[in-house]
Amino acid sequence: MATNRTFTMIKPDAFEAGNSGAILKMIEEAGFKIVAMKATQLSKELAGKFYAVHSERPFYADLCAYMSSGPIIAAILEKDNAVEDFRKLIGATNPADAAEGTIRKIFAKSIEANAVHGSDSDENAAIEGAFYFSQFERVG
Ligand code: IDP
Repeated sequence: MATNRTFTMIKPDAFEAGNSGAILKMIEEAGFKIVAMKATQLSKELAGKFYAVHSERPFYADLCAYMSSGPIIAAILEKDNAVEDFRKLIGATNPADAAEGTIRKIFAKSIEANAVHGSDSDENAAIEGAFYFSQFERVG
């Protein structure tokens, strides 16, 4: 059953370009409520932990370097069918393949610097939200 929360990060490329506000506006206009949010910067080690599932992939070292290269915004979002609907809103991993009107199509610079993260399952949404936020740093 789909839960009603997902987790997102506005990645260093989008933060640096000053696109955080525009992206958050698209997220709210699509019906998501922001129930936790912070600006922070990952160390390479923490980026490695967050993306541990990709540790065998050839792009893992680059991804960890990129994700720790500058500030990000982390947020938990609430909406019916949150995980699936948010993946639709952000579009395909590679912006070249992303549908028109999606966040990655509009803001991503490359397959790596692709503007936003979105959890790929309800289970990962809960794990990723808990990676950044304690129960005192979120609504509900
Ligand atoms: P997703 O973010 O769309 O779920 P994943 O396959 O889980 O995509 O990959 C995690 C992140 O790793 C991507 O968002 C992107 O930043 C980076 N990435 C994925 N594939 C590549 C690649 O082929 N080259 C470089 N970076 C990649």
